[in-house]
Amino acid sequence: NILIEDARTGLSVEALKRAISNNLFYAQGKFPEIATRHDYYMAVSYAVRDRILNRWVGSVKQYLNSKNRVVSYLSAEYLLGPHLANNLINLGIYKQVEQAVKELGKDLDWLIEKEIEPGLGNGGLGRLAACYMDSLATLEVPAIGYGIRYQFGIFEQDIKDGWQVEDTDNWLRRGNPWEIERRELNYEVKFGGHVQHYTDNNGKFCSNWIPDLVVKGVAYDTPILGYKVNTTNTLRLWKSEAPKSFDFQVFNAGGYNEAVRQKIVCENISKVLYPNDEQEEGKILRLQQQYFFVSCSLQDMINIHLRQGDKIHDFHQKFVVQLNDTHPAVGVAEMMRLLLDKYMLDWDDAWDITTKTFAYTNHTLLPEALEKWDLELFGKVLPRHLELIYEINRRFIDKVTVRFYGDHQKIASLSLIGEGPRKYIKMANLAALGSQAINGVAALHTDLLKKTVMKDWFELSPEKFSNKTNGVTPRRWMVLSNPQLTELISSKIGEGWIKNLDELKDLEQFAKDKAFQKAWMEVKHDQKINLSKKIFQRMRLTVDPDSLFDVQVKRIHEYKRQLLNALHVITLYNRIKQKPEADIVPRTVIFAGKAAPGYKMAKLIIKLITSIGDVVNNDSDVNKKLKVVFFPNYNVTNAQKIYPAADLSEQISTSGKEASGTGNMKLSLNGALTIGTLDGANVEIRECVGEENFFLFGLTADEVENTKANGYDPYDYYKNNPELKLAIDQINEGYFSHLDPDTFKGLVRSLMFDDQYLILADYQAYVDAQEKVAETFKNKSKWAEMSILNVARMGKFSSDRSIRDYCKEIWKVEPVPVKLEN
Ligand code: 26R
Repeated sequence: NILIEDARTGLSVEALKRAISNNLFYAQGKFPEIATRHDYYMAVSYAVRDRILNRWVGSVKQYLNSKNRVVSYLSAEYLLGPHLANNLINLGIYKQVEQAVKELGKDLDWLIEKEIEPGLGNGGLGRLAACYMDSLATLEVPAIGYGIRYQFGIFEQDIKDGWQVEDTDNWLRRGNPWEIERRELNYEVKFGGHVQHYTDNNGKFCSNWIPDLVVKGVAYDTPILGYKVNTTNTLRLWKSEAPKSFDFQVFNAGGYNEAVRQKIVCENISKVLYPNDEQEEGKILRLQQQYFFVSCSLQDMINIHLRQGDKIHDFHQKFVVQLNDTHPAVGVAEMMRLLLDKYMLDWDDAWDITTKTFAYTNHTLLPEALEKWDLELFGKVLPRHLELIYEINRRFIDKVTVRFYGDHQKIASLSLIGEGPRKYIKMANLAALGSQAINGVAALHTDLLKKTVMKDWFELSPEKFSNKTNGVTPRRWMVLSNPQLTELISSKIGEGWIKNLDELKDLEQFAKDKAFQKAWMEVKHDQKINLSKKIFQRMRLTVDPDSLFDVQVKRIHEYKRQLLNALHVITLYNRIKQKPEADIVPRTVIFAGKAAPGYKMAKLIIKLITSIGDVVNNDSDVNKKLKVVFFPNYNVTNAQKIYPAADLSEQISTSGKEASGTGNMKLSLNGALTIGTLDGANVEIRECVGEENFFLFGLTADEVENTKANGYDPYDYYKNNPELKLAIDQINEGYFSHLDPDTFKGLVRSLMFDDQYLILADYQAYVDAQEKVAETFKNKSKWAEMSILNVARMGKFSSDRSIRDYCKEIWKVEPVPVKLEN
């Protein structure tokens, strides 16, 4: 009785082997003797993709043909990380494929390592979007993610002579087996030009936007699998092209060169991801990118909705649209334009549908990150939208004036338009006004949002506000990146925790169990050996896996205070140097993170860290007890290697500045203990894991504000603290820069005379907390117990919990299990 499984769907090792060989031959025209590593990677990926397709088609049918509400997530960024291994885990066929590849004479991990990750995001916000897509699918919620298919994602970082050097991220150069190009699915998007107004035959006032540029958006779909469920949602990314009519027109009018030039203008829109985070630049191309993807996405949703024979008036029943920060906020005006100008609704109906459709998540309180568009520039790119924003604002201000009569300051602050030497449009206000819900991303952040940047909005509509603390997916951040820890945990409490992270609680009972502690620390040690090998491969630097791995990995930003960490490293160095025989816990301090290419200070911080590393690592008095590593090109792939090896997680931002943080959650879930301030989600992490398992230090958000209000002078701290003074003097005098005092002049000046982020004020508290860390680390059993308890109590920080909260309280959607036809 021979059972022949389908080469495209079969899950046995035999069927998988056949599928891989088949792809190698028929999709790539290769045979084993000449196939490269990349050929095998592609063959395996196609075999996996085949196994995704029936679930994917089933899920798409579900949202096309049913009346279920669909979540539409609009995000300018998705930091997905490599697909292959994640898909194997979510399909539940890792072991089988590993075996199949082995029987073909190759090693699966070796192929997985080859994958170039899609780096279509900067950091936290983009990675959050990816975790949320994973959880939506896992929870069987119908959802579409919309975004931009950047041809070049976040730049690759290299370190040369200690400085960051950027290289373009040509991630598509070897093809992308995970996307399906849908040429037939495309929309036109207009830019520039002017608006004509006229009255039609029925006396209705109409507008006609005559653009001077039309761009085509083409859909590229990537399947997003849920974990061990059928649901497979779609991530739909738009690529910009010249419309096909267009060559011809221009060719006739002006000639070939002009046609080629305009083609480039069109293609430029989805060419490259802006690498700034938390620093608004106001570039035209960025506004074009935002409008481009938002317009394509809304047109697509309306299409899906109308296809079902439903009325445009019911749009908000079919879709709820989440704005991932203000980057897609122009969608509010675009929705109004489509409803008014294309579907000819009247204003009140259009506004009603719009405000029932959108919801807005804020991700930052930093004033320099709030998006504002120069009004004149905005009007040049989107003349019709400018008119609409004026009209939305006029009606709004009328209402607000009645309510807050005479309070000009409040009215000005609520206005969508800012006055000054130049007028500008406030995107957060547009998002807030156009949305039925507004949320922050951690309890403290939402609180501060209500009290500071969105105070007036909170007074106006308190019912719109809620908190949705961020979360991370345990599939990628534990199961995939830390299989050893996963196995150890599952051996004790089963596998239920993977989908229901609260079950980690069951680990508490083993926290004092010596055998379990030993196994726990062995897993950590193995991961530290693995990372040490990577560090050696990448940097030719030897680190000691028995030392404390002290890890700060995140974008480089002054508010995140990598400098505070650097000052501590210098202090440790000086202490060891002065007393080589002292009983000091050996440490490896690991940094990683990209600096925005235009952010001078951030780049200087990298140079300082690498320079300290050069001195420390080469000083034989010190380097047995202290090493400093700057791991280049921090991205999802590298994060997956670093988190499992961390003993200590550095979450040391100035209180009140980090909206949530999500690296804090990933590190903690991998057994690292946190040294941190009461900022972002740290506050909630500490509440969950217990204050005795968290190394707290530093001023609170209130104290930070008070300190500043009372005339903070960093110089007082400098002159009164000898160790701090020594560290800063050394930087200043060129101790870490071959005696060149100029290299770090700007940095030292900013620290001593400005210190916006209160590094000097928190220095001593931080150093003291670090001493406690070291003391605790000496007691291996105690450390293991704390680490186990820490993981056991982190259940709240699954993105599944976050998404459940969004579904219940904002989106009003329920899971819809997908049934497959055979
Ligand atoms: C306007 C433009 C320059 C810009 C500003 C800010 C572009 C990108 C950003 C990135 C911001 C929005 C971001 O990533 N914020 C982070 O969001 C995470 C997810 O909510 C939080 O965990 C993190 O604290 C926050 O900094």
